[in-house]
Amino acid sequence: MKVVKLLLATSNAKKVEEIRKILPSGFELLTLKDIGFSEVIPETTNTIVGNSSQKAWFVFNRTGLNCLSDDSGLEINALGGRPGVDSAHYAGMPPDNVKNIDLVLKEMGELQERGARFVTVMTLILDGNEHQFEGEISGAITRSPIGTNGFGYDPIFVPAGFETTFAHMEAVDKNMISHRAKALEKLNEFFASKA
Ligand code: ITT
Repeated sequence: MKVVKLLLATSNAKKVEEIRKILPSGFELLTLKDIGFSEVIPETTNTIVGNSSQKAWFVFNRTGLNCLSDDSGLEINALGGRPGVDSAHYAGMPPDNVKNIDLVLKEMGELQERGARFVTVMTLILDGNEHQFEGEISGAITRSPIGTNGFGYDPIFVPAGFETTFAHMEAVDKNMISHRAKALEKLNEFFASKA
């Protein structure tokens, strides 16, 4: 496979770090910071699929570079799928992970039904054409935060089949099974099939 050069259309440094660790060599990844891009990227659709597409096209239209966006969210069964598309700013603006987690735990209270899933939709704009790749992982919400690794809701999410939270696992373990890893596996297969 020849080297694939992609601009990551995200302002979240933790996502960049995970994507870099997950993708195999063969990808050359640029960040918005690398190219001095500082515009606010709109996220005004009501869905993860829509926001993912919107972010990728916005950056592609501004730069003309092949790019990849990541829109993700935590969908909790007992909360009717919330925080979902509002995951980043669930407790209001500006986005605050600690406040988001506190609000989720308050809303969940002592509910027995604690099922949830993380979803990622990645949008690739390649030579002006859109391709989307989805990944998800199911699990359960804890009663209090555990661990300090990762980001976002990682301290309260235990992936199915595991005993502890994403934030209490090593990054390498999260990155083998996560929603983001699954979406990137599809992206990787897409490029491998073109080679
Ligand atoms: P960009 O839009 O710039 O990519 P963002 O942080 O605003 O960055 P999203 O709109 O996709 O990204 O928001 C998703 C939120 O969901 C994110 O801020 C986290 O709070 C949470 N999230 C996403 N992936 C996560 C993960 O792997 N672990 C824990 N929380 C995650």
